[in-house]
Amino acid sequence: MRTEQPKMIYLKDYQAPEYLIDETNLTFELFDDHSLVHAQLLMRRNPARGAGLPPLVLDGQQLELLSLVMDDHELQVGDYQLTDNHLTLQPTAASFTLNSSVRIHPETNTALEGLYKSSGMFCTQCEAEGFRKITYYLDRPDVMSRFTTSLSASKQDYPVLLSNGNPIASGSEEGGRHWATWQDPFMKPAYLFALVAGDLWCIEDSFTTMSAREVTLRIYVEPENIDKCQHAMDSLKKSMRWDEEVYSREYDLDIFMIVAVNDFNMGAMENKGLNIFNSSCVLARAETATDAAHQRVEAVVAHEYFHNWSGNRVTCRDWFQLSLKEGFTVFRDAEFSADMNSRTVKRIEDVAYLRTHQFAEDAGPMAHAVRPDSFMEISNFYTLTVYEKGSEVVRMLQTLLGAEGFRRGSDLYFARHDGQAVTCDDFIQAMQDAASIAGQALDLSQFKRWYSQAGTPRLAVSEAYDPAAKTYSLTFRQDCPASPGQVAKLPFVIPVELALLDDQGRELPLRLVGEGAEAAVSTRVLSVVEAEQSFTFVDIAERPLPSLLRGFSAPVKLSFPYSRAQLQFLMQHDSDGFNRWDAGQQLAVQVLRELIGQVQRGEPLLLDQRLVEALRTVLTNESLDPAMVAEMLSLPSEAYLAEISEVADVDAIHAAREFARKQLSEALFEPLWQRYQDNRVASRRTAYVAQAAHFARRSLQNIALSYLLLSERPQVLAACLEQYEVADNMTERLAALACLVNSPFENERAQTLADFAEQFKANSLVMDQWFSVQAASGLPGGLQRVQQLMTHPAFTLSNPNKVRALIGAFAGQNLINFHAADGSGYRFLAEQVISLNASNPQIASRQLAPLTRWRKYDASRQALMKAELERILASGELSSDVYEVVSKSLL
Ligand code: B3K
Ligand code: ZN
Repeated sequence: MRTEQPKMIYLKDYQAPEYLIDETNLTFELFDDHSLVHAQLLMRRNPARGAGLPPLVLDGQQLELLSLVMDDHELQVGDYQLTDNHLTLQPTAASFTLNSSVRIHPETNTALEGLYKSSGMFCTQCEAEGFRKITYYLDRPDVMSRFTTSLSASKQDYPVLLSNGNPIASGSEEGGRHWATWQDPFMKPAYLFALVAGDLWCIEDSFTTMSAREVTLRIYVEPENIDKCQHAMDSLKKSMRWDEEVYSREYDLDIFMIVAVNDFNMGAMENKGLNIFNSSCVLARAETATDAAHQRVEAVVAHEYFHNWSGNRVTCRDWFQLSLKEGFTVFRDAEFSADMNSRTVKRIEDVAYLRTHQFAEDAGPMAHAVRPDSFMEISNFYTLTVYEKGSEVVRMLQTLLGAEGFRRGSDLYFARHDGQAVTCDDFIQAMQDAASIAGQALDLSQFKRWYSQAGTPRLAVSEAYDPAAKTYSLTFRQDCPASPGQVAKLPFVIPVELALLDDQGRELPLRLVGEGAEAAVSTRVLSVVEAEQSFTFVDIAERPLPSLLRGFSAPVKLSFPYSRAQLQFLMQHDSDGFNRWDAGQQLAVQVLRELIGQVQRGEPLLLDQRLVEALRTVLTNESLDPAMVAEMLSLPSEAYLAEISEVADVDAIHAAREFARKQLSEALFEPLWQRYQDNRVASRRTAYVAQAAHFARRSLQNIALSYLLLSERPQVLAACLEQYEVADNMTERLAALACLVNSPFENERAQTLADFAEQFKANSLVMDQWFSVQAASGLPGGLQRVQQLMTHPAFTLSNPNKVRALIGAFAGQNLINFHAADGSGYRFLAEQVISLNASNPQIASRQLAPLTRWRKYDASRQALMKAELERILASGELSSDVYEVVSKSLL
């Protein structure tokens, strides 16, 4: 909790550290009612900061200082200054050893940052600034040190003692205690430190690296979860192989460990050699985890593993550079997932997510650049912009440089900066230099605007065809809306991958004016670098239909005046799978917007039959990947429709979308039923496999079921109940439950919910699903349901997964109930934020996001939302996390 007004920190004020810490020797004595931390720091003046010995300012929060010894001199009160955040003292030599002892209280640490306890075990979370809650230190990523860590605890309660690196010694002490010492040979910043002590079991495997070194792999979990680790282990081995094959990156320690903990503020953490994971991102087996959960485990295991190079071996100079490791690592894990599963489906999911959530962030009061230039609380900047948009920026680099050029760039980046703490500029420079070494002149200075300018660029495209000259021109106009602190924006470099299709859907050879015939290819990338820029293609015998921004080659809002017939054509004929899906989405958006208008004007609702027919064609196309069929059948979400509205009318959006779904379920009942049954039969015949083809089949089956049940026909209800009861996996079971929860069949709904809770009450992660499904239901009475569920014995505000499952799902996915016109949803969220602010500021601040979007709604809702933000602001002592978000969103 803060005691002074949080200050804004600026990138422009960055200075290298005054002192360095060459070695860090830590000793932890863990007890049930307190812990002791002894730190021996071998320090010296940073030569890069010149001569002289300025005061040494160490970070430290919530520490009880017990002793402080500089070299052999025990410091007395008066030899140093202590504030809530710092310990300041005066070195007398350029090199010295500082020994400190502090007492801390992990057992009462509910913020889950620093050293804390989760389900009885000790664990840590230090990124970004949690290490300062463990000991006095230079807690900044450009101070890298060699860590040796000893820990001691009761042998019976904490038989497993882990830290970073390799185990080098262990033994017993009197009083039933034992100890272990770990040494990490790699220099690292304190944010990568980790420690675990608990009663854990592990599964063990091994991996032989490309240079034939044997690495021991272990996944530690609570004993009852030992049967749910194999999928994570398989994912880890695939990730290790992939990073060798695709980036030539080899693992560097003798052991790699993952530990699953139940109380964790995010997904996982890449601590060197000792990744600590939210159990939701480790545990997966057919009976208890959905396909989506299996894919998430695979992706998060890969993401954290990939950080060993993009993050740990090469780390960030300061936290403004966060996307250097996060954007790049998200890009790496997305490519890994694309290689392991369906590339097109992965891209569709990522783009739908980006457009719905990152675009909304980019248009809201917390909008910031991929490399922000100021912050109050760095925890607030682990955002969709830094992660997902950051990944898109790296993807654009790959598109512009080509796969080989990009690989040369990443090789140079890793080689040049191994062991260093660097910046986004260093990354770009390596890409540029690698191109130049390969003889390719490349200037990425304009491209760098993607790192410094916030907001989502708009790209309006128009066409002109000249039949006499056989030329076809495309004109691109880009602009970017103002964002907080940035009024005028300069043009971005926007790579537009495109093709031109003839009336059969064939790709035409593309040759720009002035290019030779040998240059012609059928798909190419144009770089749009001006505010307005035209490109003219020659030898175009008939007016073509452009397929633009293929694969979503840039994170922009593209508009082109497609007719509905043209979108229907692209849905069927575009050879780019992503654009086929996108054409379907654009068609659905046009049709839904028309319905939204009808709702608003009180007119009878009429669904454009072209959408029905387009989806019928998709549904009956047996040669399409079933996962693509499922994606194309999914109408744009309410959240996306809200994001693209000038003023989001949640009632009209909900009514229009539900009307369309119901109409589709009636009109397409036969083909839906057919495909449902075919897939269900296949499911029944095959045991669960966590593989793309099986994910695909189940996703089509489940979306078909959700449409079919809207028809309220008894045969569908029976099928749904049967699927719920006999399914051998959570994907089918949960999908059936979700259909029932959103259906008018009250008895079946209640019975199934009760049955599910009874069956899975002992499995906390499964209960999270049970909470979520109910919290997200758009049926009336949503808030009362959520309030009722908060009193359920399986719910607790102290577990972040529970908060996300219930409160997060309600405020983020249940627009119609959250935005109830009386403001009850807003009031409820504000109350939860106020209570979480005191216990877990990071979670409080995250949950707040929906309220910050108040400018999107009508005047009456705006007033209600603002009133709640003001209530939070006035509620007492706010954490810097909550204060920053609330105060910025009221500006
Ligand atoms: N690097 C961590 C995120 C830490 C968040 C701290 N508030 C997980 C990840 O991105 O891999
Ligand atoms: Zn990461």
